[in-house]
Amino acid sequence: MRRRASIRSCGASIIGRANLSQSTNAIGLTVNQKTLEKPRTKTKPKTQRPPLWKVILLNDDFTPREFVVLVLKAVFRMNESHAYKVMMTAHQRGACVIAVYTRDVAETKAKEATEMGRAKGYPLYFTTEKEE
Ligand code: TYC
Repeated sequence: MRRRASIRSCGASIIGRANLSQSTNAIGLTVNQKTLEKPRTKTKPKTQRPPLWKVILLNDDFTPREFVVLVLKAVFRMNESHAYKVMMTAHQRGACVIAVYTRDVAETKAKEATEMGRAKGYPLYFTTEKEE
């Protein structure tokens, strides 16, 4: 009986470099061997972070302090003492960065908070600014 052997490359792909070596096996066939080496350089996948936007609270002379605190608690999920400190900072310094979010969230919250004041006839104002 005559057998014909057909040896084909399996086409496996190699990441990094490979050294080819040839040897003869027990039944006289030539065997190609690939020795894998570790790649010398690593490529780090880059994940982009979205830019952040600051929400800024501006002071005015008319909005009651308690109302500013109420808005900070409702829209920016602050507790009483944090909201009070933030309100006092804006009151004393003229403005205060109160939080950072992605652009959409920052703008939506600033509008919502400003609108709460407007609905009551107060000039309370929140603005946004891109963080450097
Ligand atoms: N200055 C206001 C007052 O004395 C209170 C206030 C604080 C208003 C902070 C706005 O962002 C503000 N009634």
